[in-house]
Amino acid sequence: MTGKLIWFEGIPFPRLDYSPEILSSLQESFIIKDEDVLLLTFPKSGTNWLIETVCLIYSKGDPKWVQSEPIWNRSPWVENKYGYELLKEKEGPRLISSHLPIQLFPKSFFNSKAKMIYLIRNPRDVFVSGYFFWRIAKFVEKPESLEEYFEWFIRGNMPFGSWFDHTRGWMSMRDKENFLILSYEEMKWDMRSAVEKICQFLGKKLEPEELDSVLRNSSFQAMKENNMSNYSLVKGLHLEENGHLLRKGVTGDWKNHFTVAQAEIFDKLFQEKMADLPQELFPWE
Ligand code: PPS
Repeated sequence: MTGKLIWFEGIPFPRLDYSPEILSSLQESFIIKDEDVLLLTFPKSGTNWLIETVCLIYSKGDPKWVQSEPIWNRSPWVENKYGYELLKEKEGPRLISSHLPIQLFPKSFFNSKAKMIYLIRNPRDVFVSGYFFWRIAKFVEKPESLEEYFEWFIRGNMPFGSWFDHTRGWMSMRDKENFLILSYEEMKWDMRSAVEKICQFLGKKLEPEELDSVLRNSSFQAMKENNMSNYSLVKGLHLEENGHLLRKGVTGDWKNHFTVAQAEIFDKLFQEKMADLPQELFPWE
């Protein structure tokens, strides 16, 4: 994937709405405040699901906010021009989303008390989700085939670079009090416990009926029907008319797409790159 990308400090970004000037000033001078909450992911890990869930926790399960304001305004992406400008003007505690690798993140975060949730997902499912997404996105070069995309993914030659480097980088924060690692898989397998975990981390308390409403309104079906969260507002502009961000929403879809050879290459690479990290950080099979 080399077309329609810009490179900043060795990391590729989509050309649309990203610039080296912003990425550079972000790192040096964007101030993260102690009361901010940061939602960090490698692309296609369930970012929008996490954002929706946290917004619903903030509104105590009331869906009015998530149904009336686009998701990219509720928790703007700090690294794109649109989100950066919005966040600079925002008063009070902010929700901030980001796909940035740790080395490009605003330096002010590392001396702040701001809380960060890092959401991970089985990279094989991240790969499959990305393959289908980049084919419906209008702002990057589309992979011709799964084989071609496999090469891009393995080399980190795609927006935000290598999953392995991204994950290793952020995992180095795992012992910090203000850093929570959550997985797409645990959200999928037991969303009630995942929401309780997020609430505890953020110091939020929900009544049982409020928690039920968070679960209902953050479900795959509810989000797929919510025009403020399903990206239908940018269809035709940034996404193809027939494209869906909420594609399948399952774990283990990679088994339907990987060849045996690809699975073996991937396992070997995972071992090489991640073997020294505690394997319980990666809850998928
Ligand atoms: S992006 O473009 O990087 O911000 O995409 P991201 O939101 O990180 O990831 C998109 C995948 O998350 C799935 N998704 C969900 N799964 C389960 N439940 C809910 N509510 C939900 N919302 C989004 C979405 O379907 C994409 O995964 P795939 O595997 O492609 O379906």
